[in-house]
Amino acid sequence: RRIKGEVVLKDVTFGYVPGKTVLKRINVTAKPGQKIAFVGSTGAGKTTITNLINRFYEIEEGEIYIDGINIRRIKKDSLRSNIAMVLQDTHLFSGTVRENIRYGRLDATDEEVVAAAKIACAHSFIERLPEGYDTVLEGDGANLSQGERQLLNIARAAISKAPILILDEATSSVDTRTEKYIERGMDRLMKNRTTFVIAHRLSTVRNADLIIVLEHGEIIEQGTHEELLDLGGRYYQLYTG
Ligand code: TTP
Ligand code: MG
Repeated sequence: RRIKGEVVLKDVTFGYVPGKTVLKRINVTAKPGQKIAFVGSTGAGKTTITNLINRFYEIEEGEIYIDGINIRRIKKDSLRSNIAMVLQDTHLFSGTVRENIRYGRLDATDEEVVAAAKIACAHSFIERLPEGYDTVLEGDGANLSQGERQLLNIARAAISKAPILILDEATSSVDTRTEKYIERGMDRLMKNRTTFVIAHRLSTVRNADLIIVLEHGEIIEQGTHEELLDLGGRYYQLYTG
């Protein structure tokens, strides 16, 4: 079985406002199932790249292809079902915990919801909620902590069958103990999916197939963790801090 999820960015140049280029001629090829990490200082353009893969914005120059199809020609809802994401800012709607985890997978059984919550280390806090999985979340999950909201988003990604996964500071609000605990779940989440991971903690990107270092919207270095350390450049500086 050939797994899907090839993502190609070809000479992508982009800015949010005219005259201010945020990304310059970005070329990236992610083969199905690969883990690609973006690192670089604040404002380098990491989140912007994932915004474009998600087609939250239209690209001015260059193209993005998913499994060989230009994303300009992929319908928005088809794109949504092909990309799962866990972002720093969580997205929850007013509905039950179960509905929030299930999200696009309306066919998912209650057992699958619980299994996904367990992968995300969310099961135990959900069980402590007044109505468990039937607890109604206020708009954007105001009755949960920021870390708990992220765990629900991770559970949602776990239940999704999308071949592409975007993790942008996916565990930034989770305490270090839970983060350690959730590592195996994150590995399961990424298994057989093309994953784009952004994390300030470089320990979470070191096992990526390819690490791309961005600075001021340009790719300045790329390679594996070992290759980039040998290079002794920007990544080495970031890593040895
Ligand atoms: P980002 O792509 O958000 O930079 P980043 O993700 O690398 O930074 P961080 O590590 O802090 O998350 O921003 C790149 C530039 O684009 C920056 O100058 C801010 C600008 N920008 C906007 O103007 N509008 C937006 O919606 C976003 C996301 C960024
Ligand atoms: Mg960012």
